[in-house]
Amino acid sequence: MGMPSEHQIQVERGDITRQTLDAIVNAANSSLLGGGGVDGAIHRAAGPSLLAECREIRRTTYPNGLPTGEAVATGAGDLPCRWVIHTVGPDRRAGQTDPKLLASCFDSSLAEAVRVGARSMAFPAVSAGVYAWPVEQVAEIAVRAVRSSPLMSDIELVRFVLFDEIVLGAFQSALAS
Ligand code: AR6
Repeated sequence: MGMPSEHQIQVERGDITRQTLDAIVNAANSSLLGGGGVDGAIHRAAGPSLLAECREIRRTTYPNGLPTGEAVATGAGDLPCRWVIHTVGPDRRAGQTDPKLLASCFDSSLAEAVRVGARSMAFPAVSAGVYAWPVEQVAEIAVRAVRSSPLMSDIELVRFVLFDEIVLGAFQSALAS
């Protein structure tokens, strides 16, 4: 159970809803009922069954919402992956500036992936959009969390899928250092 090798971690520019890996991670909010950014794109591409599953999770497991730093898996509706893993990043605008909260999103998402049996997964730049974290910090925390995770012994591939050139560059730098 050694450290993950570099070929297990990739970065790529693109739209995460097009990924055909086992699971994609959604940068959700604690309501799990959708929003803008990557959350909106995932719900649009997945179709209504995703929202129905999220409502059911709220009803049964998280009546007060999914706490920041945690993750929960659903099916993927019409998406070409098998699971969507919803996580809630810290919101810098609300004063959530603890890097551990953001690292926890990546740890919790890996744990959900392993729990459901996903072997490959894609992450977006959680908290780097509406939640206003600096992209360099997100990239550094994300790459460190995945690299140091003992759960990577059960995961074949983690791919960071970044929407624009600036975020891609930050993740490339983090991976190179
Ligand atoms: N594929 C990959 N990355 C994307 C895509 C996409 N299709 N669309 C946007 N991004 P954000 P947050 C990038 O704001 O900061 C939502 O309303 C985007 O360019 O989606 O965690 C939720 O409901 C940015 O780099 O997530 C929450 O309320 C990154 O995804 C809140 O926003 C994350 O930006 C969460 O904010």
